[in-house]
Amino acid sequence: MSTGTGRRFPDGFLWGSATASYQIEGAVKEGGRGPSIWDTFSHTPGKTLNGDTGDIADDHYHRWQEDLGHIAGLGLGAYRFSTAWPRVQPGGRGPANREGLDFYARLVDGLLERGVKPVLTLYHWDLPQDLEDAGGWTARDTAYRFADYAELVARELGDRIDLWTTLNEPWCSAYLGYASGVHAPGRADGAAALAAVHHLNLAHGLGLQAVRSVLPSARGSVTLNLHVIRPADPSSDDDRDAARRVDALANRAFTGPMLSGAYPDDLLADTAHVTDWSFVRSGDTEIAHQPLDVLGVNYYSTGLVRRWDGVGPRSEEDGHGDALGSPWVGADDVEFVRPEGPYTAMGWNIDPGGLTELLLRMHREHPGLPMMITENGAAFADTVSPAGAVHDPQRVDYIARHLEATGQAIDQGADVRGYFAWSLLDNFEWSYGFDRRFGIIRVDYETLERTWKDSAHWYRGVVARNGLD
Ligand code: PNW
Repeated sequence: MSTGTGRRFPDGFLWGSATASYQIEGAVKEGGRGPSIWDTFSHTPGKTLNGDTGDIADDHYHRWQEDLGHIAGLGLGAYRFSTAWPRVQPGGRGPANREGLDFYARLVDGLLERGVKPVLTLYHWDLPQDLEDAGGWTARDTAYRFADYAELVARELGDRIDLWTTLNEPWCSAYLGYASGVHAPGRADGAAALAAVHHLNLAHGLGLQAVRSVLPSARGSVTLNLHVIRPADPSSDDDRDAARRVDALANRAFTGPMLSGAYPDDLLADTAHVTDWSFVRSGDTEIAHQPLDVLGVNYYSTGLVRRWDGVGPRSEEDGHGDALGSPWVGADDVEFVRPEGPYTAMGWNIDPGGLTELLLRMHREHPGLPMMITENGAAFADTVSPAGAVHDPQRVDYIARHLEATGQAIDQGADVRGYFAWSLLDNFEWSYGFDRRFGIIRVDYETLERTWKDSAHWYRGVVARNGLD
């Protein structure tokens, strides 16, 4: 099967795949790990599909050596994973838990032995429950605790880490966690969500400062799920204003402080009826504005918005699940419209052109900023043949088209340094539990056996030839 355009990527382009601690590790009560907000949330009835939890997940905590074998077998140049804060500091503060650090030190050494660069994310949503009990991301103190934790990990792993990423998708942590409530801790309070936005920006800055205080030449990054938001009717001023407001909340609330050192004025004005932003103290946005070596970009789909006329029910087509509240804090008259298909099993539309557009926008607005696609991929219902082969032609097609879209952005000047397929393994897909499978490797949740899907075999070829076939 030919999937591509024959496109080749620049020399040294980094090919990887990604995972996250709570989604794969399991062993939630082993090795001295403390509880996280996702343990609490997933064990609360009604919060996840089928009541699924990460208690066992892919049992990666015990099967990490086998998983290293798959990473090496794919020929990956890099592996993106996250460290679980509650394994390193069970209560979110105080001295490190040696067993937790040892687990990650072994994993990192195993990657290096196989010639794979470790790309580490410090926070992929598993906040220690004790910190949530003290206010979670609505509390300023959590940002300082994050910096302490970052320093502990930096001291342990040191220069063995190729790239340090502070946060994964703070948009999800803030708005899905504190406004719509579909993610842990499951709160529905717009003002709390905006405080969380700020404390996550602050945590990013303090965390990177802490890593570099131990490792002055550490390469630093953050991963954002930047949204491509289009007006339903491009000729409508109202629809274009709706798109601007959603863009402010989704993108510029993070790129403003982190990449430019300030919150955008329109964001502050649009949300003035929700909060006075008094949690922003003088000097905070300068702290958030740390030099970045790479910006991590996660991309899945695009959004279409219009001004809601207030008549009839507001469309809920933003693909964010059964919400208690809206993630779009303060944008009460904005409505999401279902974009054109086709769609993945998440109900997200497939729109590779949006990725080209996004990369070129970041290139234009932040010239010289190197980027990596730290997540891209799709959930589909895969077919298991009687012989045990796993056929996932839609995933191959999805990834191929997004790689071509990445190549087109590179052709037009965007500095894109790598691509990480989400995900290495089927895993705990947050509120969708094990029902939605993103892996290029299938996991049988009865036996925990791993089987390469067609997409894994295909991706191995992409990595080997540094391009599409
Ligand atoms: C990202 N949304 O999550 C995460 O980084 C991964 O852990 C996750 O498995 C992957 O994408 C697939 O979902 C998202 O509602 C979760 O827009 C929700 C949204 C976006 C990204």
